[in-house]
Amino acid sequence: FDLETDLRRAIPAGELVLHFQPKVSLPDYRLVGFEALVRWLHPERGMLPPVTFVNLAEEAGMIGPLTRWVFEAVGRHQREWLDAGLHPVPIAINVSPREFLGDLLEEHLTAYKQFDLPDGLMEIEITESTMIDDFDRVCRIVTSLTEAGIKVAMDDFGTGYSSLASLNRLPISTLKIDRAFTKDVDWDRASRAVASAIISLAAELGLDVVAEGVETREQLTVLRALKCRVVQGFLTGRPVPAQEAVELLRHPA
Ligand code: G
Ligand code: G
Ligand code: MN
Ligand code: NA
Repeated sequence: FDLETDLRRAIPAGELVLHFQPKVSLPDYRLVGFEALVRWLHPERGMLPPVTFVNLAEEAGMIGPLTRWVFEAVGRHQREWLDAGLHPVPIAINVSPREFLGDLLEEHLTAYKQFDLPDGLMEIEITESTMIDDFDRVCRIVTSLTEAGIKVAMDDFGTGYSSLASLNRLPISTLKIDRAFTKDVDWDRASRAVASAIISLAAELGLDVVAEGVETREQLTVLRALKCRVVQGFLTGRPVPAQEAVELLRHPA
């Protein structure tokens, strides 16, 4: 079989789906947002995770249509939930460096805007590697997104390239503490020190902070003690399909 050929067919064939992972506040476990995570429901190979096809899509020149589909799907879901009388929470979309810096971001946003949603229901997650080449350009894009009511989060924070000086100049709204630090935060002093430093830094810079990959009560307890206000991870919610995400909106814990 040829995954690339299949992928070209997949989007028009409606084989992509979004799953939504809850972000919850501490200490009250309120649902404060979702992260959209794309999956490919392949007719023969079953549910494929993004690691198996997002890079492939980039190499095959298919990332544009894929990202467009994600923006449109997020808009469609939000519109549906709003029309159902629910109070939607922001949904964060992962955008690769190439897509963020490329020419298509405006068009992707247009695909979202057709649903005419109130400000504040979409966020974008970028990684530190987005900033490697042209920091000023990244700044301009983040600024224009922020002005358009779209928050930008720095994903996997702490693992990649980013100087504290540049962070200070970038009008992002959120730091997401990488899972690598959350993993051992309850027993490893170095991991705890990094998590603690990121939480303090965020507070000083007026940024929100989300700890990713929280899997255990012990990790949660430590993060709460460090004054982390939002967590995301298998403990507080796995990525779920839209029908289950709706239930979470309907009955916020
Ligand atoms: O859901 P999972 O753990 O398999 O996701 C793995 C990676 O795929 C994560 O790093 C996530 O950021 C990325 N990813 C998920 N959805 C999208 C998407 O819609 N676009 C891009 N570019 N990356 C995505
Ligand atoms: O790179 P990014 O942060 O976008 O990756 C998000 C991915 O992390 C999602 O695909 C999701 O499935 C995965 N993930 C979310 N929560 C947890 C967790 O608690 N443990 C682990 N191992 N993975 C998680
Ligand atoms: Mn992410
Ligand atoms: Na991340």
